[in-house]
Amino acid sequence: MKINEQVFESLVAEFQQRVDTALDYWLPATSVNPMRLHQAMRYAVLAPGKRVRPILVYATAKALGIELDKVDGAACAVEIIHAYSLIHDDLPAMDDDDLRRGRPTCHRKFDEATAILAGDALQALAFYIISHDPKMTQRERARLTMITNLAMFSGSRGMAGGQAIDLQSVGKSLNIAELETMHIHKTGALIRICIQLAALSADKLSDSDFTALDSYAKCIGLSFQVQDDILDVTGDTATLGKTQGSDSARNKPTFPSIIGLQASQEKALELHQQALQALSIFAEEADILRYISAWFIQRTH
Ligand code: GRG
Repeated sequence: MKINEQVFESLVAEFQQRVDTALDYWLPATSVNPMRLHQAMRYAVLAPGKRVRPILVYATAKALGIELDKVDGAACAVEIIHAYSLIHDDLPAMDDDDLRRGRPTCHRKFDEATAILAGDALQALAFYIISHDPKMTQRERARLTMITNLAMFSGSRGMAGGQAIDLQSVGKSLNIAELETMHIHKTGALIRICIQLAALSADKLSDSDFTALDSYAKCIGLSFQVQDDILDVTGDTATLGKTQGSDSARNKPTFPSIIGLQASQEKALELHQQALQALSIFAEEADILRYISAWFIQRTH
């Protein structure tokens, strides 16, 4: 498919709608007991986020010619893991935030215990979907690899580990390599797994294609975070849907605080160029991924 700005935007909208429908299907209804827990789970997941991670799953599937039906489960699983991480990240014991996706955070809307449980239950639900979804017709071996990799990338050697490093780093001066290590785990790992889950859904994919996609994923995983740090300085609370300046207010190390705003913008551009380079073995079928990389460093929220 030939991609231009307009086609890209309509594909993004299509993917957002598609995953919202699938999420609605998998999330327990609010009429089912325990109702308050299910309300909290749906409140957090279905809140208006960008759905970046499902978009990456679908875009990679499109680039590889995989039917989108086959990756709905993976798209839901990564968004649900992401939603759980946001709920827990916002808790008083972590970032203690009042605003998320333009709404009160889950523990503010409900209560702390319900928010903790909603995060716990969402994490379990993500693995239930990947192990159970009948539309994921890939070989059982591939499904097992997906579960293994999602566990690795979201656990203590991935996202949760990155969060632990983040919490230890408040008020400390990190160098740029230490900051990158933190973000490669905290944000990058979940972005990387999105592309892996889609790639693992392909009937056949060469090792070199898988490695190229993984290299691309590593670059955009970091550029996404660099841009997030830039927006913490240059964005506004209404557009961001979360409190602007919260990182610097908490004395958290960020790319702009370590290397300055301009060098951070150059870093984001450099990562975008490396992402494009990683895709050079693909022809125009990977254009959608090229557009996503550009979007990551141009986004305003
Ligand atoms: C609590 C185990 C655990 C992990 C938390 C991802 C994370 C780790 C915390 C989120 C804190 C944060 C603001 C990180 C910066 C980058 C990031 C992941 C932003 C939020 O993701 P978006 O921009 O949000 O995709 P939406 O709301 O659009 O889905």
